Amino acid sequence: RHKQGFTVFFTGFSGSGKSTIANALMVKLMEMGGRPVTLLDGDVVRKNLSSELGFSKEHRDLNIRRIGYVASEITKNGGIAICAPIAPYTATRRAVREDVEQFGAFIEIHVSTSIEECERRDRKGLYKLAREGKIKEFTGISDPYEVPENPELRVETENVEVYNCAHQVLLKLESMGLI
Ligand code: GGZ
Repeated sequence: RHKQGFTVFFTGFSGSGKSTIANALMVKLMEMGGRPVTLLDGDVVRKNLSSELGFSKEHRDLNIRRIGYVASEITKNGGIAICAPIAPYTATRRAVREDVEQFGAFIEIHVSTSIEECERRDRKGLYKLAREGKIKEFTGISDPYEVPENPELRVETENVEVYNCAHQVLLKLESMGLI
């Protein structure tokens, strides 16, 4: 039972809460045991796997396809991959879905925190720099984000706690028979 691997793929703006929810989810899935859990967080992947890439559409797509390849290998081998990049383009997210679905389930989760709220929080000060033009092609400010139309789940972080968001994901995985 529950042998099939799967990939949980978060998408949303910088500062939307993807990493925090992904981390909470990882902890819960690890506690449950059974399958190895691998977190492919946006900024960690950029540092280790995509350090030569910038933020043009071509480079973002390349970055996301790499994440998708690693996630599909993990899924193939019966593990759980949790990905948390911005992944702003619908077609690229679909391509990753196709890569993963050869081997197991793909659960797309839109972390739907609005750009206004992300900018208001500005946890890393990046929005300020983007407004000043010191960071170019910044998603939501000077670069596009295509909102997912049919994600498996949409989570809202403005009035909901992180653990509640992670719990919503767990319930979704349960309802899909994955855990
Ligand atoms: C968006 C940028 C940019 C630009 C640097 N646009 O909050 P963070 O800081 O830690 O996460 C963001 C990260 C985005 O990398 P991803 O690999 O997730 O993006 S993509 O999926 O589009 O490939 C942000 C930081 O890098 N960052 N410049 N111009 N975010």
